[in-house]
Amino acid sequence: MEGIYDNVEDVSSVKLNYSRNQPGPRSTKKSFHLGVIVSLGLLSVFLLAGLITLGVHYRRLAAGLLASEDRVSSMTEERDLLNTSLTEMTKQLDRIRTQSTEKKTCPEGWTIFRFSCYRLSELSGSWDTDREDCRDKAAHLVVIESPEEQEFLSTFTKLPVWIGLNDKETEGTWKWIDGTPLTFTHWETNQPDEWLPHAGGEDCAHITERSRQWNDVSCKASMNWICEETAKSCFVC
Ligand code: MBG
Ligand code: CA
Repeated sequence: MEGIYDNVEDVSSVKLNYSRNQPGPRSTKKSFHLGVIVSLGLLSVFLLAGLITLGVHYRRLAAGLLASEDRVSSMTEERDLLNTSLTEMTKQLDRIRTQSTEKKTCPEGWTIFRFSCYRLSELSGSWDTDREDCRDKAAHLVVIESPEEQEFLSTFTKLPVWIGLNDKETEGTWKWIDGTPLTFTHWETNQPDEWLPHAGGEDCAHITERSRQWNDVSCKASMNWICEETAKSCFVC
């Protein structure tokens, strides 16, 4: 009898051993779930990393876009400014073209040269008297701005004549009566010299008869003078 049941114990121990060493269907399911969870976790990490990278890229792109928008708007402003000044300059050019092609005219008794009219006085007088005479005629004592104008005046008369230049305000600072800058000069050698300063000096300029160049003399001296005024434009002269 004992011998019969000896084997029974052995069989149950074999069964137990089997269930301890071999994975059953439950543990396989668990491993599968763990794998899925780990995979999902990894996927989430990758997705998060992707999202962060995208965000960084987007921020950079947006900053770049803003900067280029700023540049475009400042360039647009610059372009508009340039356009405005171009329009203005074109208008000015048109005005100059019209002026240079327009015919000019002077009142009777006046001589035209370029854009001005000139008239030699019949009388002679002091610089101040003569200045007033030109003013009365809505003109001014002649202002010489170029060698060409000087050349024209040299042939205009052989008489000594007053010109609209003086240094009454500040000795040695010569000024044209209409404020024209003194860019062109035509002084005789060693002139102006403010000769005899104790006798009032020499504060007014004239064109001499001897050289047709400029000299300073006392404003009280008496001589002829030349008035100048702007020539009028005319379409049918
Ligand atoms: C005269 C000038 C006079 C003064 C003088 C000096 C011979 O010309 O007319 O203004 O400068 O020279 O000697
Ligand atoms: Ca002099």
